[in-house]
Amino acid sequence: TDNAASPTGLTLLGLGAMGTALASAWLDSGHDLTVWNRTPTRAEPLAARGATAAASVASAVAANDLVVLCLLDDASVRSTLDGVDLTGKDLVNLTTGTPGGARALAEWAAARGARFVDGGIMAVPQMIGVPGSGAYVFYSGSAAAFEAHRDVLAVPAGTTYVGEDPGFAALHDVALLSAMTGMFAGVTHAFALTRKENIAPHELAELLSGWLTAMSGYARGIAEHLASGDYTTGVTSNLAMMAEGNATLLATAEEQGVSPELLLPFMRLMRQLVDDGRGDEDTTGVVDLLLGSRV
Ligand code: FVH
Repeated sequence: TDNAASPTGLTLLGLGAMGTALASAWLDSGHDLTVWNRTPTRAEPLAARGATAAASVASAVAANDLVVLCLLDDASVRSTLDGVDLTGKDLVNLTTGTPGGARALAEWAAARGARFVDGGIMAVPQMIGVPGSGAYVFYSGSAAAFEAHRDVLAVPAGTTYVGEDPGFAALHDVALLSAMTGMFAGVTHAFALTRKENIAPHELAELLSGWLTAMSGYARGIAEHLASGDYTTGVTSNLAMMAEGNATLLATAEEQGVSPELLLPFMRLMRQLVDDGRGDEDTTGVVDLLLGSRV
């Protein structure tokens, strides 16, 4: 976080859990903050701390050039701004959505005379405005608008600008969230395997945490292979070995009475590569299988 940014006015639309955390960080750093929320009572605690609670979306937007949105979804962004004069405004949309949705919103904003920056928040509300929490936001879209407001945007969380394509922030956000979903699936399966045994959940949690951290470098190996097109260099644990190991994982799941449903889809793709004679590679080839071909 960067609490040294010079206080600058901004408007925030949306005071749910995340919007309130963002508002709090900007107020703590002395920014002149105007807020609006569909349910007005949510603005009251912030108004008590110095925020201006606007009576309407139009007056909230009129108050500042920088308008940050943190609403439920793209539809609520459009309906909230519908009919509001956006000429000359810089919209920063921190509402989670798809890359396509962000690109469509950027066009929609441009047609109304506004610059558009999309953001994907890599944090939960408790991490916002907390130095050292690791919170950051992917931004993409208008580089000029991002540069103009970089210091203000850096107050609640770190900023990582990923390009002019307005869909890129959402794409990076969803890529990381998708990887996290796979990790959650693996962790869930591990707890299921040990649940009925005399193994303390806290003990397993510590082991999982260390192991997943140690294994996280695997992503860099895949990146190397995708960049070079050679999927065999540097492979220490190849697919042929892993596919055999999968049989042990599945047999253990059966012994422990645990459904293998979280593991099977990935294992089937690994097996397909081995059957195609690619047992000396690692799992990079699964990327191509998911896409239907090599890029
Ligand atoms: N909370 C989290 O952990 C995640 C972290 C990563 C980013 N997400 C995204 O941030 C967006 C907002 O999330 P939130 O946690 O603030 O969500 P809620 O607490 O549910 O608040 C939703 C706000 O949206 C307003 N709202 C909903 N529908 C409408 C609508 N049709 N028109 C206008 N406003 C609407 C709602 O207003 P109200 O219910 O208080 O009247 C809240 O202000 C979200 O995209 C996450 O995916 C958070």
